[in-house]
Amino acid sequence: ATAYYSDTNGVPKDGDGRVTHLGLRAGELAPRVVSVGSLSRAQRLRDLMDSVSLSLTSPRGFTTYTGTVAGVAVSVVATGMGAPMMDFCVREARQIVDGPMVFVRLGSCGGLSPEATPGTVVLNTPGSVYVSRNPDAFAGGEGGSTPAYTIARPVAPDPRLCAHVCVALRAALGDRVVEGLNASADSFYAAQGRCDEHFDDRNSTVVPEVLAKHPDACSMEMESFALLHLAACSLGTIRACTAAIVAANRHSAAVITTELLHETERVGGRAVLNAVASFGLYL
Ligand code: R1P
Repeated sequence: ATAYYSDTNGVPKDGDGRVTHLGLRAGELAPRVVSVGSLSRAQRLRDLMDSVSLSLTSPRGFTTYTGTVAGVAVSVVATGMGAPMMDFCVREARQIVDGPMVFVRLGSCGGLSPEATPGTVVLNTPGSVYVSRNPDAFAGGEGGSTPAYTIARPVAPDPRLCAHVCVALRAALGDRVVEGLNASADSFYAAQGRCDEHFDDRNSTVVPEVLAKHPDACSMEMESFALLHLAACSLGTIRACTAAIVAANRHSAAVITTELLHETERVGGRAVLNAVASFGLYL
């Protein structure tokens, strides 16, 4: 019998040296990574690469494309959704790549500010806060007097990387680029203030509270804080920044068209790929 993996108290790998959830081993992931949520966005970015030497979908649902952009090795990873998936991606990537790394997320998001209209791209130059639901508040007893949602303080991107990505995105998308703070939430529904009469959520004030505390909040999604937080805790080895295509504006309820989403993924994706490829790696 073969052990399913080794190092259960560290970062587990199987007998081939593959990290358990990404399914990759050393040599299969580039030190420059663009992460996206959806497989279709990853495929659109893959199609913009000069060459692709590895395509792998892990049994846990991560898809990785490794190839070259302008002669430089780059990987695109489709993470799926949520902070734990980003955590798998960043930690397991770090485990199989030596030396400095760069991560840029090109996600999708809800627009919180009026200018974050569908089809704009919010670049999180000020970073991201994190909104999480506090289960104690719903349990009665002592926890009943605690807030139902908490907002963690902003974590910043790498300023040089963010400025580099900003130049590329502005050259590609002009005034469709909006710079502003992101709010990552621990769910799509309750912690983003969406109404669902089937559950006790107490969330009607979540988005107004984010905006009262952070008037520069522009976007809301689920993964960017996890990336920026891990990069900040990577002992100086990972530089990261985040951007997201506005899929819908939460004030006006305007929603992007499929055509505009795909066009923005292609144009923004090309800009991000070129920016990642042309950013120097250093510790
Ligand atoms: C929800 O529809 C998903 O879209 C956003 C959210 O963060 C969440 O993951 O990002 P992605 O399109 O990159 O997945």
